[in-house]
Amino acid sequence: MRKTKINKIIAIIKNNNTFLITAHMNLEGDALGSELSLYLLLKKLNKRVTIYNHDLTPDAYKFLPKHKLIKNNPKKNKVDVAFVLDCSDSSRAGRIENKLSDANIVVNIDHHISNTFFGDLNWVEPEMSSASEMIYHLAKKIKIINKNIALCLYTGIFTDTGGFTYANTNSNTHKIIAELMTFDVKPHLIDKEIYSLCVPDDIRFISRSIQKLKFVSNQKICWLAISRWQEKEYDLTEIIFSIMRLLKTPDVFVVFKKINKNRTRINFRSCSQVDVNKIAKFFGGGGHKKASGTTLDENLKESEKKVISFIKRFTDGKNTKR
Ligand SMILES: [Mn+2]
Repeated sequence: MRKTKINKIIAIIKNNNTFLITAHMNLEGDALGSELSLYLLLKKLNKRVTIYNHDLTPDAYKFLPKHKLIKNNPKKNKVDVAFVLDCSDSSRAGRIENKLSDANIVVNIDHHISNTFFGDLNWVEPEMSSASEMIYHLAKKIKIINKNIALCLYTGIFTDTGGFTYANTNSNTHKIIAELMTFDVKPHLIDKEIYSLCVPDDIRFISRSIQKLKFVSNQKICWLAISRWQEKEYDLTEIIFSIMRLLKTPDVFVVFKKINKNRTRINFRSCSQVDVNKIAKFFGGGGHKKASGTTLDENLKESEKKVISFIKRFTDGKNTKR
């Protein structure tokens, strides 16, 4: 399957000249890593390429090459091909979704199990650790990998695998990383750029929030409801999850964040066989088996009640071994 899809994509690249690349809202390492590596790849092939994103590039990722070329306000003009990366659905591209109708061909490259198979050509592989790993296979087939491409791909795979610790990490991931590291990628510097971002107040905020940890189902479900969420340039949710992961017993972690009186953002992480994509999907969201999210038009308390009682079906009396 992979071979056929990659060959089709290579044919599309060969036969066209103008390209648009986009990824999902709330940019992170894999969205930017896959976009910028594909951009560099297409530029090497002398194509005209523009990256459009709904959101601005977070400071944490401004070490990535060519990020300054990313645009946020698309103009109305025709393009031959639009690449939509790391998006389970085209609506995940936010404002840029409208721009997709300007393209003759929409190519969907994604690794979310919840992908809706949108686009004229879709290459969807939930077994892949990241969209960046998929772009690696494309780059490998075209035989173009250089230092900058390697840096972008490394960043995407590194962040989407939680620094090679999540269940989506396997021997292939490490083989690819080993190859990318021959291009003088510096893991300690990338780690610092992406994860050492907090100011003292952030740590104080996290420590106050973490005191409200709640548990049910023999501590198999662990969650946190945060009523005074501080929307930061970088994602404190991930830091909170990394602390929750230190716990021994839970299978599922949930963070509820109050967006306003009637709206709650909910993120799920699983470190067991519980499929949190199914849980998010039930509540209108989606993602991966081990990481997913949704937004509910409910207040914090109601969301907490509904979601936790639903998750209990997946843990109570079930064997949820890791
Ligand atoms: Mn991804």
